[in-house]
Amino acid sequence: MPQEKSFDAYLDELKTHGFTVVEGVVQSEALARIRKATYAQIANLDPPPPATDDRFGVPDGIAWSEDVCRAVTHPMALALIRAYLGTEEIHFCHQPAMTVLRPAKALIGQYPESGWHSDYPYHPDVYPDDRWEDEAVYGVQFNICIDPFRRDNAGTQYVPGSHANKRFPPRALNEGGTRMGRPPHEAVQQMLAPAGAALIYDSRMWHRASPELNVSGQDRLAILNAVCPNWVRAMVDKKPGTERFLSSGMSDQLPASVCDEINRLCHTPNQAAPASAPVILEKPAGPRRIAI
Ligand SMILES: O=C(O)CCC(=O)C(=O)O
Repeated sequence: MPQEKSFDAYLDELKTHGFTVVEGVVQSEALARIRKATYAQIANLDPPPPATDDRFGVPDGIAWSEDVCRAVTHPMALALIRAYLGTEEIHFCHQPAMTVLRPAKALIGQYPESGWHSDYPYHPDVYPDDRWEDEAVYGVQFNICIDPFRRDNAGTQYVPGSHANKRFPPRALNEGGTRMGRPPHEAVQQMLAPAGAALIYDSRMWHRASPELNVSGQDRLAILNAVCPNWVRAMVDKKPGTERFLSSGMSDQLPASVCDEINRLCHTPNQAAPASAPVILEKPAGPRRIAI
C-alpha cells in the first residue's frame, strides 16, 4: 500500500528539501497497460531505438494512452505543484514525454562524463543568467515512475538541496565521470521510488540521468513533465502534439475533468508574463532534442 501522507506533509517536504515522492499516482493495472501500449509504440519507431546504453523518447503518450492522460493530471500531484509554484495557472513546457532508459551493456563499469543539469526553465540559454536571484520558483519537474526507480536501474542521480544554490551546476560536476561518494560527487544520491510514484522536484535541483547504472538488464520507463507558470515559454512547439491528440479522438474517452486539465496543461497558448517576471528567452528556431 502507498504510504499515506497529508497534502501539507508533501508540501512541507517539497518546501524543505525541494523534492518529494508521491506514491500511488498510477495503480498497478494502469501501469501494466501503459507498459504494453508503450512497447506497441516502440515497435513502430523508425529508426528503431537503441537496445542498450541510452535513453529515448516515445512521443504522444496522451494520444495513445488514456492511462497516461490520467497519470499526468493526477489531482493531488498537480495541486502540490500549483501550491509550490504559487499559482493555479500552470502548463507543461513540452508534451508529456515517455522515456525509456535501456539497460547498460557497454556502459557497465564506465563513468561517462557530463549530464549534470537543472531543468527548464533553468537552462543557461533560456534564463538570462546562470544564477537565479528570484525568491519565486518558475519550474517543477513531475516525473512519473512507470517502473520502480532503484539503485540498480538508474534511479536519477541528484545533489540533495542543490536547488537552494540558485545556479546552474558548476562545471566540475560535469568533468570526469560521476563516482558517487567521491569528490566532487560526494553528496550525490539517487531518487528512489516504487512504480506508480511521482518524483516531484524543484527544477533548479542538480541532477543527471545515469544510464551506466542500469545494471538490471531491464528497461526503466518514466513519464517526464516540465511544469511552469503558464506565462513561461514552452521548450518546444507543442502544437504538433496537440494536433495528434485532437485527431486521436482521445478526448471523447476521457472524463471531463481529465480532458479539461489536459487542455490547460498541454494545449493552452502561453499567457502574458506578469510585470515582475524575469525574461525567459525565445529558443532559437529549428528542431532540437529536448534536453531533459
Ligand atoms: O531519466 C532520468 O533519470 C533523468 C531525468 C531527467 O534528467 C529530467 O527529468 O530532467
